[in-house]
Amino acid sequence: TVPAGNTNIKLNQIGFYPAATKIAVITNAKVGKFYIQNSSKKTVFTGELKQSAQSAFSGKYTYIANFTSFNKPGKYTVSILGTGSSYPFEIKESVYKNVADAAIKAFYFQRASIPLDEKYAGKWHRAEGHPDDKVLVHASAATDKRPAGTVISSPRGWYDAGDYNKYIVNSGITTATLLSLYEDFPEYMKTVQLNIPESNNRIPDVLDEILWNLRWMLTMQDPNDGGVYHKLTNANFDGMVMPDKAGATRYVVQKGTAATLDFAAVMAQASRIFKKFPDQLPGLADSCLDAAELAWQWASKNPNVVYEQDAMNKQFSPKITTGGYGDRYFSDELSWAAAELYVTTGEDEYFNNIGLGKNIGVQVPSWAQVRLLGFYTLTQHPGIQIANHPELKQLKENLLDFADSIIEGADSNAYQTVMTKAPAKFKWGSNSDAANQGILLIKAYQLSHNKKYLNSALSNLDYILGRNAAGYSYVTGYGSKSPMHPHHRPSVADGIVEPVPGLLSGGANAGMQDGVKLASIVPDEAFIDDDRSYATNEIAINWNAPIAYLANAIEALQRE
Ligand code: 9MR
Repeated sequence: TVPAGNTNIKLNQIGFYPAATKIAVITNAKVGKFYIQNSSKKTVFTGELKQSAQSAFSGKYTYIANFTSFNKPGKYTVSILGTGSSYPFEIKESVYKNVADAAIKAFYFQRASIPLDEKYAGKWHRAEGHPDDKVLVHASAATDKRPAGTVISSPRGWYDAGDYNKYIVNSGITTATLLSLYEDFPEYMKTVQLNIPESNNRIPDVLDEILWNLRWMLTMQDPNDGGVYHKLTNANFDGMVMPDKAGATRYVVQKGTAATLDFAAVMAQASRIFKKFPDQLPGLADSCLDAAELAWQWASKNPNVVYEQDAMNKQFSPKITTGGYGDRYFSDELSWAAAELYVTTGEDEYFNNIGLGKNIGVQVPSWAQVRLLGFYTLTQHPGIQIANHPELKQLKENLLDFADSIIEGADSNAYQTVMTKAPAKFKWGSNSDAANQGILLIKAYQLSHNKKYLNSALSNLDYILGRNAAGYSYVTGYGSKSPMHPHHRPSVADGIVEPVPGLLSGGANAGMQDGVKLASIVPDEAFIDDDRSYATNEIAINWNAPIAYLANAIEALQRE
């Protein structure tokens, strides 16, 4: 049963570390007192509400309850006379451990080509979907060696999102983000137990989960030339059915430059990580590096193959109407692949293609913008050419300057989070921007050991877990008010009340691209817990990976 709570009191619904900043944001109060009460309704702390700055999005003023100095572990609510009590929350060490684990376990629930046994999946157990062992080469992807209609086998992988297709571009940033979580926090990640079928082998569970997708990605390369198919897909989206009921013909569609370079980057990174497991995974690291180098060669010969679905459909049949992920600019993919290949191999050709020294405006990563992923790797694993080079120093400074620019003034807006600082865009999948900002800030903390970055990263976790204008904890199954109706086919079709847990909903987006009317189109309020609203309430692997990174990194760093 869902604990009652006043929706006008917005706070991290999971809770707080004893030593952390603790803030609740109240939307219908006046200046006055607030009370922290324990589960027997006894007041254990009294504070004064302070009026915030005006929200840059709604123009409204909020009231801030700051109870940072109260640090006694326990279960509490925030209470305000005339308003009521918040959802219950906890103060304790490791308070985000369960949600952090769940955000990775969510990938197990997205697995294609395997039944989910009750032992691992609990009440969300289900039959196998999409064996993908007989996939047709679509006409757009045909070459002499593999004419249209050639049957290939391309099993495993994670379903992209609420749909059942598998897209290389989106798998790229997703897999890399999870690989980086392991690469940046190996000791902590070795302790994370996920209860998945491979849990008892001698490989950390997070790497086992990544392998489910990595082995699929390897099958998406045409070994005859090194090019990588853009996606493995139905011609059209399925209805809202369970995966074993979705039997449409599957195709691999068009090789493209973005897919091939993203693949090269991921395989280069995977190679150096799995090289440390030669007994458990003999040959895998070498196969990944060979695949990465072959992909790089294809992309060097084909530097500008855009995935344009509409144009493709005019030329080839059947028409493909599933997700596009059609990026048009490849300099960031090139830079990322070059950086990963350079750090793994030390070779000059790659170093020279990273594009260091150019005056490049960096952006928070997304599926279409991956340049920073390579810069993160370079600052953390500098190779020989760069280690003693002024360019590395410059790169670190640029990253810290960028982090400074996104946190500046964040502690004085209406929700006092980095995400709610104007001019935040709240695009489709806005919650992944909050999480990816969080990763940038964790990296800035690792480079500088300045705690302001870690605290700011935590403010975005607070945002995602409830301190936001919509008032949701956006991870299914975690927090008192979390999405119950995500646009996620298994969660809709399985007949189980609770959605599959650990999934990050896309979040506020006023675009209404799905035609579902929203009660508010104020950018940070524009959300509806409705399974038809794929523009606000879908889930996706490239959104879950950064929340998995952020929550786990914060757990790993909590005592610093
Ligand atoms: O995450 C993608 C978002 O950036 C785009 O604006 C949107 C429309 O093209 O597509 C999103 O990705 C969807 C993909 O195309 C298909 N699977 C579900 C993805 C999440 O909604």
